Amino acid sequence: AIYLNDVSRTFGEYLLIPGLTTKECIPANVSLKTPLVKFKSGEKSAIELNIPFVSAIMQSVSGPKLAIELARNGGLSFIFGSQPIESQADMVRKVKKFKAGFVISDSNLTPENTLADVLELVRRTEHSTIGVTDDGTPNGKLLGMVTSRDYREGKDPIDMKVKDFMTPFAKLIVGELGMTLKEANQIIWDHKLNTLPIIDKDQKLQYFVFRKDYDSHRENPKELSGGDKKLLVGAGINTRDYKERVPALVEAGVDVLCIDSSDGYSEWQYETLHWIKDTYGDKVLVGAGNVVDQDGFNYLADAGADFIKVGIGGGSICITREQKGIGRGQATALIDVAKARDEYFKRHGVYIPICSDGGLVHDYHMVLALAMGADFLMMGRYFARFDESPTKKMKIGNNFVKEYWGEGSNRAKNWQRYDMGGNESLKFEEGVDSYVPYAGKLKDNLNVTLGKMIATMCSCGSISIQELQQHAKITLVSSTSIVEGGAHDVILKEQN
Ligand code: MZP
Repeated sequence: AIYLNDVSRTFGEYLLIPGLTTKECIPANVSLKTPLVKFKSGEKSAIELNIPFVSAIMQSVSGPKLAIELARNGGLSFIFGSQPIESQADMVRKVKKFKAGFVISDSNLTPENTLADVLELVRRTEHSTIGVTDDGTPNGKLLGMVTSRDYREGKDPIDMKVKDFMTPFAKLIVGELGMTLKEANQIIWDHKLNTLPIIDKDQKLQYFVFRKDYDSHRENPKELSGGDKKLLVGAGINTRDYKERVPALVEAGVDVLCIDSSDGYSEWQYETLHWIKDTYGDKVLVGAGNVVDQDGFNYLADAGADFIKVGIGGGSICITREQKGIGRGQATALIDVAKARDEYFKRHGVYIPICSDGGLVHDYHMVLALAMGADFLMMGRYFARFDESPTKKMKIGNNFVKEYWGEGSNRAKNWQRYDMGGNESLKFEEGVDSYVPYAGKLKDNLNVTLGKMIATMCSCGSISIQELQQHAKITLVSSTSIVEGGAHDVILKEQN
């Protein structure tokens, strides 16, 4: 046997040491942009995320509702693959159909058109929201927004005129035409709004400013009006039915795939990657994993993976280490694989992003994982707690919880993820069926998490993930100093 010299460690055993915080290093200047797929030196990744979060390829996490909400907030979901091909492709289609912004109608709608007319347009163009202008052209004044929900809740579509139902958005109006985008953005943050409608002196809506668009359109807020961006979505695949599943997902408009396996260092993954690249070239992007050391990374990198996931046995619902005795402390695995990624970049001039998958518990673990070299993070438990996850919300005792089960549990029946080339059934469980505390809306929780992450980055003197990876100072902590890090030697008042 070969013995590794380092001890398997995890995030809770490390802390960050502050670096110099310059005056530029303030939250407003921090960017969490990160590459999702590989790129050549000097080029940009074909997909960049605005926040370094992806949701786990799990039945109890990544359905279309969560995927839409996470993508709207700058991240990405991988729709779970442990379901029939057609239903997975349908979920992908649902996300791709959802339009984050709005379109200004170019179909000659005027305020005199009825809701029925507008709805017909919503249906025909498959947009969930339509902006209506006063002269029916994209250059006309925007009078209001119509959503398909308006119709469902609408009273009598025949009698209602466009001008009668444009009010719900108007209530949000807080801006005035002529303000700078910077001022508008400040209002968005202060009022915790997603969207800021800008009105003219006659209270007519002119255009919207989207919070997430602010960075990319600093100079030209007008470009924001009519913004109609399609949301990004990923999907999990396996090494068995990929020749049927991949074409269906590609047809549905998926942006990126990921081979989902608890142990990705295998010839099956090699073959799957080769088939995808031989068939589609770089038109189809596909990640692979999971691995926990440099050998695993190099193998999948050579096979053509566009990103590589790191982590075996660290997931909150995972009992793989107990069942099979394989795995590695997540921090140690990540540090090791990040080294391989950097050496690969030096050797080949190709940067292959790595994803830290599973085991992130506290928000500061996320910053640590990024500092240790992760380009983005995959989380299951974190997202399972939110309204948007696909599972039931229940009350147990006095507490609300949501169900959360592993892909290796009997409940998920995802034998492909644990496939070792035998017959098609789960021989033993590698995951549990559990509850997680219900936490409310994704957006509210995400804002708190990102706020904390950004504050930590500022303390470390870094305004980007790349800077954090290069300059972070990380220290191991003793178990006694972990005690020192919590409240200690005081009598805590009761928290109600
Ligand atoms: P966590 O964020 O809940 O700690 O971990 C989520 C990750 O655990 C998933 O992305 C996946 O890699 C892994 N997972 C999913 N199901 C199982 C299982 O049943 C599992 N063992 O380990």
